[in-house]
Parts: sequence; C-alpha cells; structure tokens
Amino acid sequence: MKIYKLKSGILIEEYDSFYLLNNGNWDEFVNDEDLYQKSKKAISESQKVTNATGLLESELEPPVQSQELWASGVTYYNSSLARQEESKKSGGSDLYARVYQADRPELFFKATRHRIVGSGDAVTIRKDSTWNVPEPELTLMITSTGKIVGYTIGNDMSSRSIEGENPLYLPQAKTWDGSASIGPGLYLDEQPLSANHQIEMEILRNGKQGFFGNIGIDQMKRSSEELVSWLYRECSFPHGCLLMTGTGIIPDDDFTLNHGDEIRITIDPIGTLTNRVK
Ligand code: DO4
Ligand code: MG
Repeated sequence: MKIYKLKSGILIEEYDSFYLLNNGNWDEFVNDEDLYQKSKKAISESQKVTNATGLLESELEPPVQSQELWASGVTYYNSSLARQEESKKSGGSDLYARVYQADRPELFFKATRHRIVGSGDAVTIRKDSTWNVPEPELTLMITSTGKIVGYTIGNDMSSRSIEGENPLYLPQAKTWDGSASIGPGLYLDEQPLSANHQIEMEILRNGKQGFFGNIGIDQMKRSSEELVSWLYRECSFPHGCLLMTGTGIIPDDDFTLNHGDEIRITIDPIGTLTNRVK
C-alpha cells in the first residue's frame, strides 16, 4: 500500500485503486505505530477516485510536513572509498575509513520541509560548487516512538567539491534550498522492507542516458534499525522523523550534474523519484 501527500489531502493506493482522504492532516496521520492498519481502515472513510494520475501530476507534495529530515553517511563501502579519495588533499581520508568501521554511525541533519522538494519538482546545485552529484538513498519514515512505519526514496544532493575541500564543510556540502528530494509517496507494509531490493539511478542528459548505476540494499553495512536507534539516543521527534540511509551509487569522479539533467531513482516496490536539475 502507498500513501501520497496531496495539496488537498492524503491519497491512498491499494491494488491499483486510489482513495482520497479529504483534509487528512499529514502530521497526525503518519505519526502512528499502526500506520499500515490505519491506512487500510481509512480507505473505508475515503472517496474512491478515478483521476489519480491527474491528482498526482497537479497536487503531489513531498511526504513531509513538520518532520525533520536526517541523513546517514558512509553506510556503503563505495561511499567510504570515494570519500577517502576525495578528501586526500585535505588530510581527512582517515575519518571516512574510521567511521565506516566504527560502532557510532555518521548521522547529520539534512533539512526541514522548507528545503525539500518532491517528485516532479526541481532540485538545485550550489553556485559556489564545481562538483555536484545526486545520492539515491532508501529513506525511512519513523514515528515519534522510534518505529519504522514507511519507506520512501531520497536524493541527498551533495557538493563533492565543498565536502572534499574540508570535511568540516559538510553542512554546506549537504544543505541549501532544493538540496533534498523525497517521494513520490510512502510505501507501507506489515513487514519491514526486505533488503533484497535494488536501488537504481538513471540520469538523462539531453534526453539520453548519461549515467546508470544500481546497488542492492543488502550491501548496506548497517541495518535501518541500528541507524534509527543511534538517531533517537538523545533527540526527540514530536512529529516523527525521516532518515536517509546513505548512498552506495557513486558516479565516476569526472561526472558532475548539469542544469537540465533529469534524475530518476527507482526502488521497487516504493516507486520512482524524478527530479530535473534547475
Ligand atoms: O560524510 C559524507 C556524507 C556521506 C553521505 O552522504 C553518504 O554516504 O550517503
Ligand atoms: Mg548521502
């Protein structure tokens, strides 16, 4: 089952049928340990709609309201290697090798709703950055009690030139207006998402494939539950929280995003997150 945040309410998808919960409040709705059952029940109180494609095209918003978006770093071997290489000149290489092995993961604050865009919207690149990449990441919806109740797709847009200059520039390499994209909706199931799924990313440049990469979620060094338990150690999240789980797809060093590129990230069964670079 999937739920989508629309301007006019919440759209629920089950077995290719769509139901609109008018005026559903996102914060109240999603911060629920039984979100799957609650959404199933909400179908009976909703209107069945036949114009779901039109609604999703004109009204879709990212699946976030008052939740903070956090991100995990260096959770895949590829990410650790790429960052060690990138930070050689700054003398920071060793930090990335160590955090990959350490008990405590790298977790950083990414954005609030204001800096997040949804599927179909444009992401941005910083004007003061020369090396820019998308980072396709499985993203968790977690309740205020710390339970993972849904999954979405995230793009942790990153400036590798700023990050490589000095690891202390991480907040500037990661956070600016339009630096995060999540969506299209939340995937809900009774069971946790199996690690057998693949994350795929395709980048279209002038209509042609400019990059393709994929990775199995089972290549992640840490479990989602482990990342959540560290994040919730000393932070409370009254409305729940979203957490990106890190990237394992790293384009070659000579690749940088261009204005006009289209980024498509797919995780079956969650869907596809599509963004143009403004
Ligand atoms: O420390 C750098 C950020 C790492 C990151 O965002 C990732 O591995 O996905
Ligand atoms: Mg990342």
